[in-house]
Amino acid sequence: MKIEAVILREIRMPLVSFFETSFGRTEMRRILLVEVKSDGASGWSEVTCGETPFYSHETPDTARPILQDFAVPMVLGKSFEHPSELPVMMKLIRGHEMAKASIENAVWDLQARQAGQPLWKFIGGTRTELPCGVSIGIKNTVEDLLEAIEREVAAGYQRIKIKIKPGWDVRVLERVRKQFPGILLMGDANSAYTLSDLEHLKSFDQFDLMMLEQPLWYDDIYLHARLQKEIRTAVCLDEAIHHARDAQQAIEIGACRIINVKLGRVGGFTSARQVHDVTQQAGIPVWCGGMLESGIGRAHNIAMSTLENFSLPGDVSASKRYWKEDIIEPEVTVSSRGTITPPSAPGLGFEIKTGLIRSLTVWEQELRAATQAG
Ligand code: OSB
Ligand code: MG
Repeated sequence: MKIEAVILREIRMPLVSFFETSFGRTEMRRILLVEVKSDGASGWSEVTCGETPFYSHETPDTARPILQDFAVPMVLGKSFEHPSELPVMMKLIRGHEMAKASIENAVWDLQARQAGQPLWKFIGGTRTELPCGVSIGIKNTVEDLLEAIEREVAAGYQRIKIKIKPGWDVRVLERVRKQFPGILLMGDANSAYTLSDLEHLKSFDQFDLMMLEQPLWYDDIYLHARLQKEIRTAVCLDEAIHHARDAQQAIEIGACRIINVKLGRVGGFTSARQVHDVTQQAGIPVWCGGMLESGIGRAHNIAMSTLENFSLPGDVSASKRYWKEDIIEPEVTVSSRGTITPPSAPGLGFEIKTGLIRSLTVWEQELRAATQAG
């Protein structure tokens, strides 16, 4: 196949409530959508970066020129058979995994549609009911947090993750555990601690957390291994894992017992499947992380979560937790058991609301392959 055109669009979508992590608060999302066209069909994806370079180096304003000037020209009008060839075609681009992933993932959607298969089956997924958790941000008060947890537990979510940072950790975890002694609970620090906090981090062991996500530096694997040896709680790496070699290295040195896989952070479905395979081989469970995605990124996350080793509840939850109106139809819903059923329609398996997308679009560019004579 050949990609004939790529349309980049930036949409703005306000979150229904703010989301705060150790690195800051998000209220308005700026999301770059990618539409690839070939043979009368379209494939869709989103660039899963944040608005600021505080989670990773990528933002909409870095992804846009990387796509326009490098990634899209490397694939536009070039022949290939399968989306797994795209990482090789774009391999000169170092880093910028989320930008590259957006091209590859849109092509996976397109080819799955052309094959008349749901994307999750097309990538080799087998799970037909996905366990869901929620990620709850830092709130103005502990009471607000307890209320939010109450609501999500009542909705059926199987695992609660709370964001933590120095000053919003032990005191908060004590209150949460007191009110919810039996829930599956975890903390995500987004790199807010250092090894000089070792004694403090050890004290988290009393809360029986399912895991502690990326407590140390965003780019570190080695020192997490030192930490893991000292604490009983399982360390889960998020920010530090960009490909299967990172996962392999982290596992070999004992830096974590669980890995959060984000489809954009690892560079797309080909890399995600490689991370899946090395973790599965090593007996390390994984789960699907979230980046406050619109329905399009959410649908990709659902597909990835059907791979066998995604055995723990992910951060993929209902559209209505984020959006007044999502850009896909139907919206993502979660059963009262806290599960998502992957769709049966071809490709992403959800309709794209192109009219709504048009009304949310603040910038758009179409890139076309040079037309060949004959
Ligand atoms: O660390 O997992 C994270 C959101 C933005 C950036 C980083 C993270 C998150 C989340 C939210 O935890 C997950 C979601 O609900 O999409
Ligand atoms: Mg995280």
